[in-house]
Amino acid sequence: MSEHDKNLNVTRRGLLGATATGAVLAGTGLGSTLMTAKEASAAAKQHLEPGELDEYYGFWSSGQTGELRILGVPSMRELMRVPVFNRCSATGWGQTNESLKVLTEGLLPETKEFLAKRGMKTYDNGDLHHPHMSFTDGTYDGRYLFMNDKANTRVARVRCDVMKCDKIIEIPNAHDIHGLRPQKYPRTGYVFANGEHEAPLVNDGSVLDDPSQYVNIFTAIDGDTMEIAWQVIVSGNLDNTDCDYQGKYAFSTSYNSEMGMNLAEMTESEMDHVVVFNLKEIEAGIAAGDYQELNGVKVVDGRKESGKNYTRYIPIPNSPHGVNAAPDKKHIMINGKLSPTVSVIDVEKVDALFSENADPRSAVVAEPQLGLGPLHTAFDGKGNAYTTLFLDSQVVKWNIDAAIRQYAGEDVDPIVDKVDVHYQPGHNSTSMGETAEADGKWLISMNKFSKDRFLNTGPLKPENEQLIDISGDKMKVVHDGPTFAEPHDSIIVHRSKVNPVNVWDRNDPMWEDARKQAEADGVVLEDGADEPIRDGNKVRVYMTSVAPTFSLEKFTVKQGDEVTIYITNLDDVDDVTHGFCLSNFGIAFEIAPQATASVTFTADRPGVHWFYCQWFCHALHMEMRGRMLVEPQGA
Ligand code: CUK
Ligand code: CUA
Repeated sequence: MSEHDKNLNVTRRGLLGATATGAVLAGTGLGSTLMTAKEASAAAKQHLEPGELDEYYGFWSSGQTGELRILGVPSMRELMRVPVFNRCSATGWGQTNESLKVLTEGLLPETKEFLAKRGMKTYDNGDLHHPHMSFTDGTYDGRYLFMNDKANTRVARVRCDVMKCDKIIEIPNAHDIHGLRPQKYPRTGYVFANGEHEAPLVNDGSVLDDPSQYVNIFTAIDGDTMEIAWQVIVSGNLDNTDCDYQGKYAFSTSYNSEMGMNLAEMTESEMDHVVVFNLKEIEAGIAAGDYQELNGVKVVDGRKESGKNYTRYIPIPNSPHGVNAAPDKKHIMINGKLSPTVSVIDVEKVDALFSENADPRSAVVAEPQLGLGPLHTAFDGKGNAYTTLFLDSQVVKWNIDAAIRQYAGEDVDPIVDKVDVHYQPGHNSTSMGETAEADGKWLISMNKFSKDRFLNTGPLKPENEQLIDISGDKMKVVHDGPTFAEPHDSIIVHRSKVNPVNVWDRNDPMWEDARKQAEADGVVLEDGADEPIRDGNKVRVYMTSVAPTFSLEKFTVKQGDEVTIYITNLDDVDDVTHGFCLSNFGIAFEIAPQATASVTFTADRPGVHWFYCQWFCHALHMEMRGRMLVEPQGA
């Protein structure tokens, strides 16, 4: 259960206290699962024959599992898991030298020291909420995916050409990165990241239980270099974020404008706020030297009382959560959570907040009452918005223009349709819906509870992601998709935007260190070496693989040697991945076609140890094995 669920279920507010329980207990009715003939024909669109390819890539978070997942949409078939903040047994992520480099090089020095004392090189858990693709000109460009780690304050990047993580950085000064979005225009550009939890700016123990000295930090990362561009100190905490289509502003919600430390304090005010960040003003402030440098990062003061033009605070009713920019390039939706409303901000009215110090609420052009617990909103590109109602277990479709007219006093109902989802939806996403190319075909409702929807798996149950056909006036739920912990968020990207390679390029930077070491050893990675190369008690073994053999059937080292094994997969054929598993040493990793991967360990067990290929690659896959002979110490 995420923090939202807990907040919502135990809130002291009478309104939601009652409905939360009601909503949790309801939603067991099976009536809504019966399919009409009309629904069945919508489902037919969703069904793919064996061998048929999906029209969309879905990129999924996995919450506390720490990985990125790739699904096919509309079939909802899981295609791949990309380890990022987790340790992966299959691929060796978190064990190979190549992955450890990615996982360690961006950690802060004090974190490395802290982990080393615990015998760790890096964290082996993460909490990945928000995967988002890089943009050019307001739409996906297929270069990178960026994602946050709330658990250990990190931001990662996945290369879309090989679908592997190539950068992970820890964000200094901030605490527990939650909301994350890439800049939409002119390109990414910046990746915006919210520190959710309050702490003293210098968190060295000199300030402890004095929340008046706590702050929150908004971070802009350079998506090309994965270095931190700048940070902003804000008033209140930071939850979700998104940015406009003009490249001018970013918006972050705060559910704790009160700076409360407990639930009663955090939910005290009727109004919280969304912070608007003025990118040009912040860049100008930094150029003018109006910053303090903290942990090597330029930090500007954007707190309410700072009197600067870096930020504005727009009051929003009660603990807002999601932020979503509409594909009309004009409207930003702030989802009310404890308020049954979504506040619509017109980006064109935001200029006046900075130039004329206009009333911050003057940028709000609609605030429709949609239902209980609005968390996130998605779009169809036809003027409609789709908001998840956590407490009502529904998705509501509403018309943006009608909501604006209603706010202006016209007697019009913006709600077009509501559909039951099962149960308690958090994020939702539509096909291409967070880009200017929203196409209005599919909606995924990512539901936190599945309860009775699947065979019982014991006390721990999967979440349920439902696919909804939004091509007509009425929404139609066409598929239940159980998933393991915990997909917060997803994006649905047309397959024309994503073009991964089939085999690695031998010059890929991923194994740059291996290439350099081989060169120093006078070895060509693609040839391997017949004998281990000894350098004191450091031993390097260079092997190649071609199905169904490794180039070495055996190699000999001494007990206590620090051994590095480099394997280059010479197979140049789609999908011929090999593995290297060294039995009883806890070592296993993948080597995809034309890749090099390596691992370093101490050969502290004398005797005969088999290594084998654990990725089924050939009719003689079982025979793809060899021996590591470890001479006992003193022999
Ligand atoms: S948050 Cu999870 S349901 Cu972390 Cu994007 Cu709203
Ligand atoms: Cu190579 Cu199995």
